[in-house]
Amino acid sequence: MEVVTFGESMVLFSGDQSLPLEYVHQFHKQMAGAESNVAIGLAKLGHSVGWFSKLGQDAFGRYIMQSVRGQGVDTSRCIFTDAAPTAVFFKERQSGGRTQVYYYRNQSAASLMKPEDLDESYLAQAKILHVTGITPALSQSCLELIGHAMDLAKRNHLRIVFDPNIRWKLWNRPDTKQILLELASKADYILPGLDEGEFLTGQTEPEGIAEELLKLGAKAVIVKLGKEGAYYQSLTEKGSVPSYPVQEIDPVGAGDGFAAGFISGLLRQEELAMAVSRANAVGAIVVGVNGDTEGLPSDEELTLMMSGQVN
Ligand code: CKP
Ligand code: MG
Repeated sequence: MEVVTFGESMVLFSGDQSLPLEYVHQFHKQMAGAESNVAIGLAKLGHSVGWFSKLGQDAFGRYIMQSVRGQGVDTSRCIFTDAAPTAVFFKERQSGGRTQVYYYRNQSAASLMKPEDLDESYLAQAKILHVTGITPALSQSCLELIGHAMDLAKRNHLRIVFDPNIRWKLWNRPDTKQILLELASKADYILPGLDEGEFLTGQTEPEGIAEELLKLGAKAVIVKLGKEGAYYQSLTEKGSVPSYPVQEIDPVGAGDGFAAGFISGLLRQEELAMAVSRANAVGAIVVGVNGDTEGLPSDEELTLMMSGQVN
């Protein structure tokens, strides 16, 4: 396996109309979850990737498993439990194209994940570990699992990609910042959005954010700037990479597309600027399609986008 990632995936019900959810009668059923989005993105680009989670022993758990496996991701380390259900969440479409999510994931099956659920030899043979700041917000045992996985990855010389993915609806502890900074300090590549970078460092500009986060020991920091593209900085280089033009349909999942594109660039041993450009391109393609994973491109589509033949 080139990449291993893990986290909570949920069944997503998207309201069919742009109305407050109490007035919506029909919903579309899809699947979502930051880490499985990244895994599917990488599989679609032709990489070998494993994703694991703890799923409820229920129809939604089976649906998630089928959906992720059906895209070519290795799900052999997933665990089913009857101790808790698979989580669901709802997406409300609001006026002006904005979206709002409502989680029903408290005490879910995935929140029961713990360090012993990690197949250590499975992780140790990979090249890259991808993790997000969603997992440590799920429960104390999930926080312990992510720390354990990052330590093990470090000992085995994997490169670690960390997306802070701060979900305020999930965090209810006073040491949120400290926890995320501690995880970031174990990472080789940190991929914050501007707001996340500001929360973590107190800096408001991409350069200031990157400089502060680099002090934690990362090889590079890439600050995602949406329509403005991305800013990258390592110990030896820095620069900005513009975004690709796209008509925005659904921004959720863009960050995960970005991570998949970036990791693909790392696996192809691209220069940092090129990997960031690849990341921007995948993110842009995802934004133009409804759903978190439906827009994730094949290698061919990505090449077309990067050569300017599609937008
Ligand atoms: O940062 P992104 O918009 O790329 O993340 C979207 C995902 O895992 C989405 O799939 C959702 O299920 C989640 O983030 C989450 O837990 O919020
Ligand atoms: Mg994100």
